[in-house]
Amino acid sequence: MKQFFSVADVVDLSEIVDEALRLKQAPFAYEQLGKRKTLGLVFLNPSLRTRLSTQKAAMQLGMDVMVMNMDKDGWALETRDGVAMDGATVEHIREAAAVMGQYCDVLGIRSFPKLIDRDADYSEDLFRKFSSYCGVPVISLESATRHPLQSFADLITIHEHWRKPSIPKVVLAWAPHVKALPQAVPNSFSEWMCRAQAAGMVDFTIAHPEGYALSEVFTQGAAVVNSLDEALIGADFVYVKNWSSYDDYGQILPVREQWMLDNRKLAITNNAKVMHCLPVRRDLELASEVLDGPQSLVIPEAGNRVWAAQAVLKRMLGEN
Ligand code: SN0
Repeated sequence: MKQFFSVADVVDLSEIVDEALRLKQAPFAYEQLGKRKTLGLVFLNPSLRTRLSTQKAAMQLGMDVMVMNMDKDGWALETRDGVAMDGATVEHIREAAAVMGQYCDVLGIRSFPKLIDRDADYSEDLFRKFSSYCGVPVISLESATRHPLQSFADLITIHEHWRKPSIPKVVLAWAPHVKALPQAVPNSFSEWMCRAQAAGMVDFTIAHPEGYALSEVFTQGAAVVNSLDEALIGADFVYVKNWSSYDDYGQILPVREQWMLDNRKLAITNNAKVMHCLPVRRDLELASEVLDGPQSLVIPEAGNRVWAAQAVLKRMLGEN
């Protein structure tokens, strides 16, 4: 594997999920594979789970890890070509990425969208430039439009917690927030779930208020409804996440109905397990009674980030 940017970089979903679960059973089975290899993790935005789980995964494969907080410790990066750098940017991504590629065997990069210019964000300019200039395999640690390590961990979590012969109903449920958040997590979750649905692994529904439709690129085959209560009927997994509008790009639109999942709404479901990528704002996005209740999977879900990262790194180190 030379790149992990989207679900399209995975050949066989069930195979990679099984591989992650095998690594969970035997974390050190490949501790020699990454010996004397270096992973560089480059952050242009904050991170807790991605940073720690990817480091842990790399360490269990025997790798050394270097972390670069580009937003705090690095030079201000220029990404445009053909401009005289006479302003605030100090170093061009052409040199910065190429230099990091000299020091690392695999690189990961996190860069959120700016949520101002939709075409610019959705072009994935920064991730693409970084990948092409660094010259080594690159893992997305959340780009402008996707968060594949999160979605992979989510699929592992659903697979792990579904032990019935039937196909589980998975609902991606929009939640309220006070800040405009990226569409990366829901886009990516939807893209992975649509692929899982096509493989007969899940039955996938998206619920969001009017004006919050995701780009259709990510939702092929998903059922989409504008009522949370309707979507929750028969749900086995509810994946809670806020996102800002795609159509009215980056905006927070007025929403009248109650969209925060609480125990009363959870009672509509088929005793559903509740997921969230975290960080979560309690009693704004998701009721604490749900987060603290027996149906919450948020902590084991975050735990599975290690096995997702480890399965990806293992492939980048040359196995498959
Ligand atoms: C990010 C997002 O893409 O939604 C990262 C999720 C893994 N979340 C936030 O930026 C939350 C910020 C906040 O103020 O709650």
